[in-house]
Amino acid sequence: QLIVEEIKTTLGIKATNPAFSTGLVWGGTGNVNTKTIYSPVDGQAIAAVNLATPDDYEQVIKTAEQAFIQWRQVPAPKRGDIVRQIGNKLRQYKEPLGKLVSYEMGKIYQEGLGEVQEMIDICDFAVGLSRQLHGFTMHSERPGHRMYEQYHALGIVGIISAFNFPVAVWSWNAMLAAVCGDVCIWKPSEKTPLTAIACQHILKEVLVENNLPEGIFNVIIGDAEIGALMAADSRIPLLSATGSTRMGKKVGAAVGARLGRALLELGGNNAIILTENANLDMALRAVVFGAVGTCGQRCTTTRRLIVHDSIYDEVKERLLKIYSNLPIGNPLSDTVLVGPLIDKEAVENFKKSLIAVQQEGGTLLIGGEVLTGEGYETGTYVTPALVEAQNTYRTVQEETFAPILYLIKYSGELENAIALQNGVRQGLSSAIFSTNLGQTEVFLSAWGSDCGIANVNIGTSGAEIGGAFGGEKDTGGGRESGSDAWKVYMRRQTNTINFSRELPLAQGIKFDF
Ligand code: UN1
Repeated sequence: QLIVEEIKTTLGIKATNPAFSTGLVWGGTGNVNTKTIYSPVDGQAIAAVNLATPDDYEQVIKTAEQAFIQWRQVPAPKRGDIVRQIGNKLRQYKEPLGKLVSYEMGKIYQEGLGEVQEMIDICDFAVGLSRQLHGFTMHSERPGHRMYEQYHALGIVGIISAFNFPVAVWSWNAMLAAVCGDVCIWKPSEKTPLTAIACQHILKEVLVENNLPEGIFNVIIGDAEIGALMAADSRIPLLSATGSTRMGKKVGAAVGARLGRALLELGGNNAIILTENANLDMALRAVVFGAVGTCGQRCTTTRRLIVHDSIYDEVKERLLKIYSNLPIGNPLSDTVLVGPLIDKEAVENFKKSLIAVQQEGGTLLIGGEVLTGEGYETGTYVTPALVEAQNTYRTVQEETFAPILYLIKYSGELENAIALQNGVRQGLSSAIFSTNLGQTEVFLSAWGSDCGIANVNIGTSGAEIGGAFGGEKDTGGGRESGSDAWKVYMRRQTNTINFSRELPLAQGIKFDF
């Protein structure tokens, strides 16, 4: 608890935190609704937050609108320089912020540090990008004309983030948006607002040092009501939302109804295919990290393992051995690999899915217990489950945000495994382990994996920020982070310039008078 107090002091977290921040000023008028945040690690109350009212929201929007008018005029490389300084601050605060991520969310400290590293990495990426943000030039069909396209700042970007990556996914959006000349309003998950408040304190140092105005980076702590306001608000031209498919469908519909842009990063049901010639030592490392890492609460978590029948028994036996020795406990301890689930509701969903899958005919091989006794008093620690199942089971078709790995057998050709892998509504991440080039190329071909991410000889989770991140189908179709994902944060303009003394019309149209 002493360590936690130290982290909170370092990161500027107080006993009660305000409902919103526009960068330098913290506020919250209502104070009617206060929420206490309990750690899933030990059940301790960490701090309380005020939930924003619609009036607070209006104030944040107004400040963001003002800031945008200034920020869009700052040259992009200068905006990049601010992001460079943010990256450096994050380097400085990596340990306490990583620890707070771990304590508030429950992922192990190594993964907390990894999450902050993702933030640092996206800052570096965005800095380079700030000198690019380029369009194409084209040749005009008309003499003495040229054409080109350019990208301009879009406006306010709304960011709704989920508890499982409480800060990294925000930073993918916010740092790109910042170099693009946009301002952000971030609504973090109600379950993990303190890491967001910590980030805002870290950013604030950079804002003050650079004499920047209020409103470039905003945080609003609110419930679904605030999320709904954001989705319906045409003053937010782009809304980036991470969470369940159910939430994404609502947000997507509301944003679509006003013809805004939605960037959706929703549920996954990610599979790893193990072919008959997979390197099993490598594969099992990836499978276990993918299935039990972050206690099964990544959107890239490995949920299905599709195994060729010739190696199925060996894989099952080796997995059982590993699963029976998983160190589960306080995620801040060095030796632990599996921390708690976020809350009791998540534990209930875990239990419900395990009951349902067994009713459908699945066999629970190991795990599925809720741990009790010393160190497990919160009731949020579970033993990761391995279940033999069929791909068609309803439970297998759904994403349960918990450490359940379904073992699914396939026989014959790889095409059979690919059909199983693609045979779900979600389309985020996928992987194959095979030492046969023909097989791996088929997996990556147009008739291979239908996911936004398809990996060879690595697992489904732990993507680097340099690639575009997101998926197809029920995953929502959005792309965040690297590659050219920045384009969605800007408005695109095609320009035709006439430097001749004539005014010819395109398509050869004659229009003389
Ligand atoms: C998420 O779970 O929402 O690829 C993001 C990964 C991480 C990001 C996951 N880099 O597992």
